[in-house]
Amino acid sequence: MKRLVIDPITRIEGHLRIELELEGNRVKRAYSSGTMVRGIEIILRGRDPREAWAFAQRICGVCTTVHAFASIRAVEDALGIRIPRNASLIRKLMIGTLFVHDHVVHFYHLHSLDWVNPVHALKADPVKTSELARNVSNYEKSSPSYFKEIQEKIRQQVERRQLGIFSKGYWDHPEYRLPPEANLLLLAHYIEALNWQTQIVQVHTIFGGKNPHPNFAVGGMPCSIDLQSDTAINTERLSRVKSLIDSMLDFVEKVYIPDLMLLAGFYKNWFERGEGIGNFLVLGEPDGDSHREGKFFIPPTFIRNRNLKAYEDVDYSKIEEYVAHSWYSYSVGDDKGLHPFEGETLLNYTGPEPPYEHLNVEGKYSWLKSPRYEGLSAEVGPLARVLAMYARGVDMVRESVSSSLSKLGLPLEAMFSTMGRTLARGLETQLYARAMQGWYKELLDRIKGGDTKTFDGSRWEPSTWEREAKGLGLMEAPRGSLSHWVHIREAKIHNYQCVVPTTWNGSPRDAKGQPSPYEASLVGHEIAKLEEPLEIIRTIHSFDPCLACAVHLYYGDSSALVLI
Ligand code: NFE
Ligand code: MG
Repeated sequence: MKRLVIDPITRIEGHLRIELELEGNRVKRAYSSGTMVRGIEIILRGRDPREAWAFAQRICGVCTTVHAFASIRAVEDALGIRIPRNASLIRKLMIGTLFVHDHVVHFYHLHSLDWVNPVHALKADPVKTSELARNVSNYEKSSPSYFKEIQEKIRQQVERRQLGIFSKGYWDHPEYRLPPEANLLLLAHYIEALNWQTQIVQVHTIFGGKNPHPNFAVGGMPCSIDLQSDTAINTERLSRVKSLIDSMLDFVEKVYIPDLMLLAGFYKNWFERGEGIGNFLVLGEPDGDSHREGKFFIPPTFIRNRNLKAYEDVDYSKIEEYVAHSWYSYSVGDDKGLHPFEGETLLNYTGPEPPYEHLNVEGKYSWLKSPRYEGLSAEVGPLARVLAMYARGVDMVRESVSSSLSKLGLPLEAMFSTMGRTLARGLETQLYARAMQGWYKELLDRIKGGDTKTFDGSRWEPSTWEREAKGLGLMEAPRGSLSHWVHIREAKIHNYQCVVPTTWNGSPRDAKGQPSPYEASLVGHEIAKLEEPLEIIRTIHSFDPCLACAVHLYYGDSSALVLI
């Protein structure tokens, strides 16, 4: 059987290798491998749990904040800390900002060029592009001169053969289906989004001092609220936050969603492939910060075998990670799964020394472990969340899914696909952008009512802690369910495990040989040009991979494992 290797997959975060077994041009089997390792879980051992977030946050710079949130939530859970509501609301505004930022950046800068062809945009008529733009949205930047100017910039790049950010694309590939005007419209917004995203992250700098990797605190938020002060969260800063969240909602509803719908309409055949496993998992985003309160903004849900009607509640004891096909060893044997509280991250590297021609897919072939729920492979992420909320009858999600599918003339089953995943990401961005308005209002009302508390230090001193404590920190991150599991012993971290969205989606096979969502989603794809495997890139990008999150260990050189 022919073997096709794509390594590295680009326009993602981290290092991902895909190997395909082909029959002719059709994918028979697919293998997903994380080729980079970093040792954050090991680095955390023996440290003060109150500082774990600062290390964990460095797992990734794309989903900046989420590992810090999962970490402080895990430690707060272990120590029984309930943080002030203001701190929860500030965290929520930061999380909402991350979602909107990360998803918009993914759509335009990581995924759109799988569908949008900048070279074809040169053939567009700016007047017709303006008509198209006004037809799909009331976004103000829509004049013929605006589009003409963008087109000129691209033309100059192409003529000088300096494609810059657009270089190395498969621009002659026959699968680019958009008419020239749609290409120009989306490309203009690609550039627009580049500028816009530099502004909105100010929500993180206002509340957390900087971006990426803002500051946090176990017990609340390290920012004080004082409307009269020059240095605290004051009236001016709060009104800046308000204008930023308004700008996010505006951009999502006037630019991102219309563009997404336009694009989806030209690629309806991508609603028919790329599904994956059919099991969907949401570990849950708490309404406040603790899952123990039992109230969720996104409810924990397991959907088995596409059965939305029989959705299930989640039991966190059913999560295990396998290493049968991962470059790790377990003390209990590599055919066993371990719950994260018992999880082991050893550095017994048993794999081949790079470079190698092909992965040994019968043996170990990835630095990702294989998380499984009830022993089953399950997809996490925007599609899982949208399906969970749809199944549970969340009004806004029901409406947005139904209305977008009916505009496209597609049934609900169309969501189980590459484009369904991309559509779900847009719809949940809108959900977060709208929810931020409510979180902001609640925060402002509380402040006006005289509550400025953002931190609870009653459990700060280790002398107040139990000798042993275990905690779970949940966080719905942009790419899916994230969980951090901390075991504290005598005020130090005894064990720390991160089970990460891309680990769920991009894992290798497990002890039973079950493929991961990435691996399953590629089976059956027909690749038109083997030297330009655009179809594979489309489906893999629809998951928005982040291998830096998934592995968090770094293999420095061929002679030594370097921990950073
Ligand atoms: Ni590095 Fe991350 C998100 C987390 S995904 S991007 O979202 O956790 O693997
Ligand atoms: Mg891990």
